[in-house]
Amino acid sequence: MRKNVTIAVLVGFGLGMWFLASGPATGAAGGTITGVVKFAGDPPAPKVIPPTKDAQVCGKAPIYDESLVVDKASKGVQWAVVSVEGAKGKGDGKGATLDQQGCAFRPHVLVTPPGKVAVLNSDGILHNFHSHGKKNPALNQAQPGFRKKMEVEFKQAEIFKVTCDAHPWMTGWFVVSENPYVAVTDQKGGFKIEDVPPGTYSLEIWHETLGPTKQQVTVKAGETVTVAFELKK
Ligand SMILES: [Cu+2]
Repeated sequence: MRKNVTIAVLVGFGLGMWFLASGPATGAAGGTITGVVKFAGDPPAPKVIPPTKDAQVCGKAPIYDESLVVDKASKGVQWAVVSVEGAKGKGDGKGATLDQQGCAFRPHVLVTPPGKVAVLNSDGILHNFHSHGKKNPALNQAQPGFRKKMEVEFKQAEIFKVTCDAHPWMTGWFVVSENPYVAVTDQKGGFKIEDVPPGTYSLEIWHETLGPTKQQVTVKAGETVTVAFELKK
């Protein structure tokens, strides 16, 4: 009798483990959201900004105004931020790295979890990192040419502008996000967000000069859902 009970318990345990292993809602069973963000209208011509200072470094390659970058052929909008609102999940918590190269912030739009961000100075000239957050106290920190790397910290989730007090044309954006399901569009306006837990979410777009917009998206385990956005001025 005792033996039978033991076997029944073992079989029950085994079945339970099998259910756990094969059931949904594990991290690996997420879905993918992919798509493109396009501009509704004629793509504006790229604008070159003439550097008014440090021409020997800042004038090596053309500096473009990146406040609205639209691909001529596809009308894809670069530097749009796509976020899956309400999706719960933890990223690796690793802070991003910003570079100051060619007297421009690289990347122009930086996504990072709350915490530390490395700021590089590849140019080897004086830059002055200046953040313009509301929830995060403003930072205003000189970075001389010999200081190749410094660290800054932002604890609150927020999107804010960064500028350089030494070079007035330098502009970038920080997207501090607790949610790891955030992407920035590429040169053709494309984006891809992977391993999203199954569910229905609001997919939201932020862009520095175009209006915000959103749409509902349903993510299914192991599947890819494709969405399209069109942004107006
Ligand atoms: Cu600078």
